[in-house]
Parts: sequence; structure tokens; C-alpha cells
Amino acid sequence: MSNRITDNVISGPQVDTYREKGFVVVEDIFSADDIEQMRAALDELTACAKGLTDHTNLIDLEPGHTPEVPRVRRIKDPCNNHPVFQEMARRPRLINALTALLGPDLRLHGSKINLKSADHGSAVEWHQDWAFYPHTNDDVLAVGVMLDDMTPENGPLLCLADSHRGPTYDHHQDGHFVGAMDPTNCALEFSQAEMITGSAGSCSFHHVRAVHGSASNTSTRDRRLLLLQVAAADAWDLRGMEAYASWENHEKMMLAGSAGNQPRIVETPVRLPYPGPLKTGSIYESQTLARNKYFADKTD
Ligand SMILES: O=C(O)CCC(=O)C(=O)O
Repeated sequence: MSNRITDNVISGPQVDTYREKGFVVVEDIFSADDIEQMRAALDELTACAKGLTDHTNLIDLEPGHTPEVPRVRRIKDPCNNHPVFQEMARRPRLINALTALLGPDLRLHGSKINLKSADHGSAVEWHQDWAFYPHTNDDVLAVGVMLDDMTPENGPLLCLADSHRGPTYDHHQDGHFVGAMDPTNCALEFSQAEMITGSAGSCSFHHVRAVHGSASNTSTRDRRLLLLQVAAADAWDLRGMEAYASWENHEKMMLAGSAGNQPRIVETPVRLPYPGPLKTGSIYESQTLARNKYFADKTD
């Protein structure tokens, strides 16, 4: 697959699906060579887990991890920790698809890789990304770059259609943000969630307000997913400039177009993630405190 683009990477009907359901899968955004490069870069980063006794700013450890037999649940901020991921976030085919969904001015405001390893990869409880990082408008989404085939068996992402047009659900418990919805306390049919599947190199795009989660991976195949959080440049994080660290950093995070300093403000249901979680470091850590879990996680 060449990186030269002659056509739209995402079709009109696919854009309509994204707008109507709040998510869509687009195949073949990344080539087999891109995927090989990303897997090699990921191996380099996960190698840092050997010898660790606790989570770090780079690595979130799976339950069951030991310094001798490392288990990695998440790589934090891969785009700022390895040049390969920084480069892949700027691949023309990806920018072409993002432009169709969000417009020409695009900012990357975060990245992570959930490894969901064969046999033990942890579940992610139901949540809306919007509850973590509300913006001045909701032209914000997460790209899921499939580094492995994502199948019904290996803990695929699950999304509830049309939930991106609904309320923002409570993600607090006992007055603190816990990063998960209480499945016993919201009128949603979680069993109706759609499985997001595809072959390695495909990407899912889910709207920032879409309700989503995933079960643990009890299969024999890994499910590594690179998540790129992308916003239209005129959507500004309501948590303030601290979310970008500095103006210079904010500028560096632009993927395409120009940044500007005029937020577009659209009325949406917003809840702020404050007071913050009692367990920090990753969504996995915050969610361990959630009393009512939906996904049976044998690693708990
Ligand atoms: O990796 C997954 O299945 C879910 C990812 C997700 O929603 C998150 O990490 O915020």
C-alpha cells in the first residue's frame, strides 16, 4: 500500500455511519510495514517493564506482573515516547480520514497503547472519554489503530450505538471520579453494544461521548490497540492549559492545519472529572475502585 493518496480514505457512507452511530471502522489505513514498525517500537517500550516493581510514567503493569516475568497493561503516551508512533500519527492516510470526520485543523491531545495480552489482558469498564476530558465542543474522537486483528474472541472494543448523542453519565463514586459508569445505575442496554472488529492495520474511530468498554482477553491471541486522541483544533480542553502542559507543547501537538486561539463553544452535557480519582496513573487503576463492575475480570 502506498502512502500517496489519490482518493478519500473514508467513504461518504462511512462518514454517515460515524455521525449516526458514533463509531466506524475503516480498513487498511496502515500498511503491513507500518504495523511491523509499530510492533517493533512497542516491543522496545515494553522491554522497559523487566525489573519494575511498580507502575511508571511510561508503563502501567497488569495484575500478576513480577519483575522477572513482566506483564504490561498499557504504554502511556507512546507518541511522546517513541518516534515511530509520532510519525504514524501523521500518516497521510490517517490525516485524510480524520479531516473527513473533524475538519482540516487537527490536534493530537493524547495517546496510549492497551496491550490486552492473550490469556489475561484486563477489561475496561463502561465509560465515556468525554467524562475524562470535556472540551469546548465535541468534535473530538479516539482512533483505535489495530496492531493485531481485533476479533470477537480477544476482548474487542464494544460501543453503544447513538450514545454519543445522549447524556454524559456519572463517572463518580462516593464523591470522587472513578473513571467508570455504574452499570446498575444507568438505563442502557449494554448487551446491545456492537463489537468493533477488524484486521491489523484497520482503525476504529469513536466519538468522545460514545459509551464504550471491553471485556478481558481470555483467548490465546493478543489484542494490542494504539489509541490516538484527536480533536478539531478549535475544541479546547475545559481542564485548561494544564491539559497541554504549555503553549509550546500545544503547538507541537498539531497534526494538521493551524491551531488558532479562538475556541468554538457548543452547548453539550458536561461533567468535570473533579474531585479527582483516589487511585491515579491510568483508567485501569481508577476503575479498580468501582464497586459495581460489568465485566468479570479474573485479574481483579
Ligand atoms: O482498550 C480498550 O478496549 C478500551 C480502551 C479505552 O476505552 C480506554 O483506554 O480509554
